[in-house]
Amino acid sequence: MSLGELQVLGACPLDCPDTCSWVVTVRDGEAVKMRGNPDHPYTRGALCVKVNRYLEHTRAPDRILHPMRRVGPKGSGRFERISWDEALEEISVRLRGIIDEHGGEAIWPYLGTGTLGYVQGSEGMAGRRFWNVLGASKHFLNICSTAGNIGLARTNGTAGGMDPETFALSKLILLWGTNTLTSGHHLWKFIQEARAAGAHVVAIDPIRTRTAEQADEHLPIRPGTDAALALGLLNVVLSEGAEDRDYLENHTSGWEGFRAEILRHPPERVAEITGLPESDIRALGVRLAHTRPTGIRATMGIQRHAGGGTAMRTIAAIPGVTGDWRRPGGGVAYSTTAYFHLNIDSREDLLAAPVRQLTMTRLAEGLDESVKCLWVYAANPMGSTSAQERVREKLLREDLFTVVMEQFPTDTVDYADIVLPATMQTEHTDLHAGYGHMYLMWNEPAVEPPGECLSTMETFRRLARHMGLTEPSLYDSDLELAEQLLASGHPSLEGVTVDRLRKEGWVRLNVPQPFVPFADGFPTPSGKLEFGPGPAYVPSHTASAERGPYPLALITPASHTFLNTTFGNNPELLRRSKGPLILVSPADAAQRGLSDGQRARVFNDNGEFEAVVEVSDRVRPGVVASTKGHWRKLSPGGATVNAVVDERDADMGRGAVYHDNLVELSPCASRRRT
Ligand SMILES: Nc1nc2c(c(=O)[nH]1)N[C@H]1C(S)=C(S)[C@@H](COP(=O)(O)OP(=O)(O)OC[C@H]3O[C@@H](n4cnc5c(=O)[nH]c(N)nc54)[C@H](O)[C@@H]3O)O[C@H]1N2
Ligand SMILES: Nc1nc2c(c(=O)[nH]1)N[C@H]1C(S)=C(S)[C@@H](COP(=O)(O)OP(=O)(O)OC[C@H]3O[C@@H](n4cnc5c(=O)[nH]c(N)nc54)[C@H](O)[C@@H]3O)O[C@H]1N2
Ligand code: SF4
Ligand SMILES: [Mo]
Repeated sequence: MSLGELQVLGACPLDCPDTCSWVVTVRDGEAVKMRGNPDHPYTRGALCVKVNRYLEHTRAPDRILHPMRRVGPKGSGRFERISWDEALEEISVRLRGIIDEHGGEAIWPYLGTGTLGYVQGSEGMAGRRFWNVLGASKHFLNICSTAGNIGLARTNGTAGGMDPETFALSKLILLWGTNTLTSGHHLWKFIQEARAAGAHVVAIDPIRTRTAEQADEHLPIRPGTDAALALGLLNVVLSEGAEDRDYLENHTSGWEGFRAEILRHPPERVAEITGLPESDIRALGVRLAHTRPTGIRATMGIQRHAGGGTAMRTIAAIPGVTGDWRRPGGGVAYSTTAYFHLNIDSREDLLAAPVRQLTMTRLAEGLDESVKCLWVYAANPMGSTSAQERVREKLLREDLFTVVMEQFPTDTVDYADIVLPATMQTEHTDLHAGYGHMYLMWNEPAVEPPGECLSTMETFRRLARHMGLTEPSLYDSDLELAEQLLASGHPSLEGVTVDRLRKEGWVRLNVPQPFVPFADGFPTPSGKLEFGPGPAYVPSHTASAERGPYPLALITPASHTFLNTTFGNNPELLRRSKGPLILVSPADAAQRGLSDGQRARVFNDNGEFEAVVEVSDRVRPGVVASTKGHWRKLSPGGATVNAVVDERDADMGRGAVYHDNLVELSPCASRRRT
């Protein structure tokens, strides 16, 4: 180690279940190397194809380094550099004017998932104290996982399930609506451990993803019919007499009604609904009946559908019937967030009067005349949100004052009136929790911010000071905020302090290992797993709607090379994405005169985007698939997948329906590859 060389421990801030521990080598004040922490039990020394480029990204030539004011028309992306003082002054005057004339509720603080940090980002609702002092509208951050959270909580009382590390102990693993090798690959090592001990791995996904390719078996289910499959599998479990009667009697409620629902779903009926061969359903049902423990990894794919919350709820019932919730390696793993009992104190008492809530997944609808300021931070709604064209029209409103805190000139930045330069993870302090593991993570800044970039909380502190706000808690430092977060008094955090985290980098929650969450009952009102009431299967839009002029079901999951729209501007990752691509089955391609490598228009009544056709049997006829993450201004045709996604709600939590839309395809006039 040379003089002046340091190893700084940090955590990946991105919206990914793995929340990796990283080690940054800093030489003479510059970050020269970043690697996955070999000592962290979940990271195990590896980052991923995206974050391997994180340091390169922090130094990218298009990084925003200074505050800017719009000079061109909205949407033009033309700005002039201004000082922080000018920016804070202009913002203060505009916010005061809006509050005086229209009230604080005319401000929409639109916080996204660019960082999940508890101090600087979405998990701790960063900035909420400031917004409460101003009386701004609340923001319902439901874009990602709310439908599934609610669905699971209806059954189990919480969305927290298995500790993903216990998959190493499973004997049958169902990867259900999850693309592990793309969207959180660190779980794979635990799956491989289970396999080495004889486990059988089944992927249930309409697409033959890279994960499905690596599984022992793949069931290419018709989108949005998973709850029916769950009922069909349980039907076989009952035929085999393999239900755990003792568990059902002592730890569940509503079994009689749910049993009747299961009996209405024999494999032959479920085969019709799901488009899967009856023999495959029976075979998997028999395997499920006789393999203890069965671990089900079901992440966010399924709940991005009209019936997605219900589907997660019904899948959560499976280990209630087999009794697998008793066993390490048995159960369902969705998200571990619920286990981190941090003290998120956004100080509701600072609100002078109750305020309305605006919904993240309903940006186009919500941005009506009553909203005069849209404040976007750690979010890129022009790329990530449904009804892209309608959102764009709203962002063009001359009477809307739009502030964007950003690291990069995203598609959303183009519509800003004021742009504020934001730090990246190596440049600020934060506290994180994995949503796919059980560790609290510390992120120590490794380097000074470049240019005039400021962290989220430092920006709010400076703005509060500029506006003359007197509430003392607005000025708490990042370390004070972290201490407050840890001070919940919950037993799982006993002995976890900021000092210890700064020293060790990460700490596992105080829970037994292996962790069997529902060994002593469920956090429901009855203390039992609740099978009912309510429907067990709600078909998706694409499974139930008239096909009409748009006969193809479009799925738009995670891209391997981007993280949401983050990295969409990294030239190497963009090149490796080979996209925007759209997977089309040979039959559907032939019917439309589309050939491999040709550019197609993908369209419906919401709008259209262009993509290069990949003719492939990785999707079943009637289904097409693209990915999220591309930038509009870097895409041919200047629009992306969300141009065709409806602003329509899932069945629970007003979740978005990214995988549940109908489209048609036609060849583009030009045959040029992008
Ligand atoms: N590389 C990469 N990693 C990421 C992300 C990224 O953008 N890129 N995004 C991050 C974020 S924000 C999140 S929330 C997670 C999301 O990652 P996941 O939880 O994996 O969710 P999705 O990618 O939306 O969908 C997962 C799988 O569900 C399948 N699917 C879609 N509809 C259905 C259905 O009806 N039934 C079944 N059985 N399967 C279906 C899709 O084909 C896809 O393969 O990943 C995180 N990790
Ligand atoms: N079609 C389709 N669309 C989807 C999905 C899908 O499956 N299909 N998935 C949805 C899901 S799961 C999610 S979570 C959403 C994500 O949607 P968003 O929350 O909009 O997330 P990103 O698109 O990653 O944009 C985050 C932005 O935050 C910026 N950022 C990162 N860190 C910081 C910071 O510390 N400070 C500030 N000020 N900015 C920062 C990044 O540069 C980036 O531009 O997208 C959704 N969109
Ligand atoms: S995106 Fe996920 S896999 Fe990649 S470094 Fe971050 S936490 Fe790890
Ligand atoms: Mo997400």
